[in-house]
Amino acid sequence: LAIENSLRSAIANDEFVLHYQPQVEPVSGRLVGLEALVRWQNPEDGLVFPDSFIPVAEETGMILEIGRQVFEKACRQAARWREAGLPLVRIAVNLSARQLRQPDLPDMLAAIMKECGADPEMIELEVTESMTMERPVESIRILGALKSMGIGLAIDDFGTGYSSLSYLKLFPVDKLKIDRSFVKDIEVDPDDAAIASATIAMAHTLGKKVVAEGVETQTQLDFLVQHGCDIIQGYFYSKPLSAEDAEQYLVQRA
Ligand code: G
Ligand code: G
Ligand code: MN
Ligand code: NA
Repeated sequence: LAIENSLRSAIANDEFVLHYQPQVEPVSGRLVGLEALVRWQNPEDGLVFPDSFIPVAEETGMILEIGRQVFEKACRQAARWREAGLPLVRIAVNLSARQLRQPDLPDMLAAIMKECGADPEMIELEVTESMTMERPVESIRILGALKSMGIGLAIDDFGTGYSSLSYLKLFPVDKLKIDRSFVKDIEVDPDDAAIASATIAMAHTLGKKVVAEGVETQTQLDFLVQHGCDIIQGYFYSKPLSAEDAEQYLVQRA
């Protein structure tokens, strides 16, 4: 209950900030995206990571308001960076299950983008494999609506849920993100290596790109590049950066 109350005041006092993790095309070295990751700037505890408040926010429904604030911040940032003449890359925003099922989600997101001066081409949404597969038919409809607006779509944590491949085929998403748990031991665990390479091959057959998460070493990178992985996200290139540091990162690439 204590955390519930302080989350409520965090919402009221605008205590959430976004950090941004670069997503890089490994062959060209080109920056292609930034994943927005929320942190709670708590006046007493300092920077609090999402794992310690997102679950409570989901249980209580506060995730809807937090998610709205996160989306608005990402849109404002994207618009500001464009105005500054910085390279245009999509900002990827994580959605939770409750947000995906909000009946007016597409309209709400469209209204926020308009208000912030952000275009759908500047935004990507990440939904997890498990939340989409829980209600696949409904998810296909909602994702279709978002896609037709021009928003990019990615399936996060891919490989950790129970995918029905016949539904996956019908999801109008642009990218699959291979979960970090498969990347971690990719050099030593033949099962993880097989899962990663099969995911890349399957995604390409379905016309989707692949992002590998949690890439930390040259050997992991080499394996993924050899198997055709399109985009790399992880400490190998960069940890998540504050908005200020992300801006410097963009300036260096402008
Ligand atoms: O770096 P990190 O500790 O930020 O992220 C931990 C987890 O929190 C990630 O799996 C990510 O999916 C989730 N997360 C980060 N930001 C957001 C957000 O804005 N909304 C939701 N729903 N989840 C987020
Ligand atoms: O949305 P999602 O679960 O995928 O969020 C990514 C999470 O992974 C965040 O907590 C982020 O800080 C973390 N992360 C990103 N890159 C790396 C990495 O190279 N190694 C590790 N251990 N964690 C990472
Ligand atoms: Mn994510
Ligand atoms: Na993930």
